[in-house]
Amino acid sequence: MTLSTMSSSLATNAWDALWFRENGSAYAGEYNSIYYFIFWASAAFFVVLMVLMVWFMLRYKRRPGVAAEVSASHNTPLEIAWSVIPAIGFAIMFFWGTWAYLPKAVVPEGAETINVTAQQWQWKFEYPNGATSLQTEWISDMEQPLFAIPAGRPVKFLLSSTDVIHSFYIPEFRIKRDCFPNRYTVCWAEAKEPTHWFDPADGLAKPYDKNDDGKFTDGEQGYYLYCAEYCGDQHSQMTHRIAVLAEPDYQAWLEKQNNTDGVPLLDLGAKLYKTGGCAACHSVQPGGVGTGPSWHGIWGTARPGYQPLNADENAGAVVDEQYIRTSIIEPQSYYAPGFQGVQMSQYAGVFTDRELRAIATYIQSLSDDPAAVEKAKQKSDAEAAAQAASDAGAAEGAADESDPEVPAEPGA
Ligand code: HEC
Ligand SMILES: [Cu+2]
Repeated sequence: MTLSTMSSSLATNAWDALWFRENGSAYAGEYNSIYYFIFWASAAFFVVLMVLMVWFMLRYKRRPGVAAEVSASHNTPLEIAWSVIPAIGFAIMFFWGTWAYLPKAVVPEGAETINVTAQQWQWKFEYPNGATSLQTEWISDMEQPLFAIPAGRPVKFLLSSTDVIHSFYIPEFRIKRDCFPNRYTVCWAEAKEPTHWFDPADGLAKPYDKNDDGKFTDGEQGYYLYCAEYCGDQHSQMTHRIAVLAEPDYQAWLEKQNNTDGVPLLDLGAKLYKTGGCAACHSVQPGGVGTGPSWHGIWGTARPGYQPLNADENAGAVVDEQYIRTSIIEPQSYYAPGFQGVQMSQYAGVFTDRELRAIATYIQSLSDDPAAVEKAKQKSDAEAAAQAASDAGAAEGAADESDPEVPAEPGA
């Protein structure tokens, strides 16, 4: 398939574009047809009724000297017509609607299952291989993860929420489904054509050029996921791009998301801050208070605890690796000043040990103390170097590297 045939098949005509977003899923076209039928049937009856009403008003206006009729007489053919014709119209709406809805309500066999979690104020996709998206972009005033799905086969979205009710809304797929805490809801879609491709050079999904002129478009490629249930003050920022990838590209992208080994601790921590949903509540700016405390300058400061495990032990803690780990896995243990009684939801089992260390290293790098920042950098660099060394060692035995010292500048 060439890009130009692809873009023409994705293009919608001007009339459709007036009413609908692009037909992104296999069943979108049928939904448009039902919508048009109901719309035009309603429009036709509206016109007939309004014309008749005005005509009757003029035709049967009360005139001086003409006595009013006591009651209109009976007209059997007319009464049958105005009962049967609308009944046929309603029956078409009902049966056609049901027939179109049932396949949409039942997920096809063998669909790729993606666990979707809504939280204030971000969506999260967890893929069958356990990966979550590490690719982010600036969208709707936030750095938000992009979500890839495969083209040409059904994808099942298993929806839940960690806090309040949200609504999973992808207009191009004609999906809008509520998400609840402690309960699953399900929907599915089959995206028709790829909107993105996978670039192995940097491991990112990139948009196809719709104009086929060799340049990328302004990034308006792919579809948008929104929240359609008012869920708090940043509700409108629960916006993510859905990138549709051809099967091999999708698999390569998935593999890439799952492999955080090569990402240095500091970068990984900064990434997880955005992709893990932390950014929705935590600022990294000095004094920036969200639903949770800013991470800026908290490293090394003291924290009171809720319940001493035994009376001799002081329940307090100092913000370090251990404290951050506990705050994420058992957030009910301690509290930040000013946040007593405010609880963060629990992230037990969400992050690997290395990812928890990455978050701690990132928080350490946000310290006001230059020595702590330097230590975080060293930790990250040392780990990356050790990893690179063991990778190189595995690849070609012990490499005889030259002096690790930077060679002196020539001249001088
Ligand atoms: C829905 C809002 C919310 C989200 C999302 C959230 N947190 Fe929190 N977080 C809080 C609140 C509120 C507190 C303060 C409560 C407390 O200290 O007991 C807090 C406290 C913390 C603390 C302790 C901070 C301190 O100064 O003592 C850490 C560390 C932390 N969160 C890490 C994370 C990480 C990592 C993520 C993302 C994986 C995350 N949080 C996502 C609301 C959130
Ligand atoms: Cu929401």
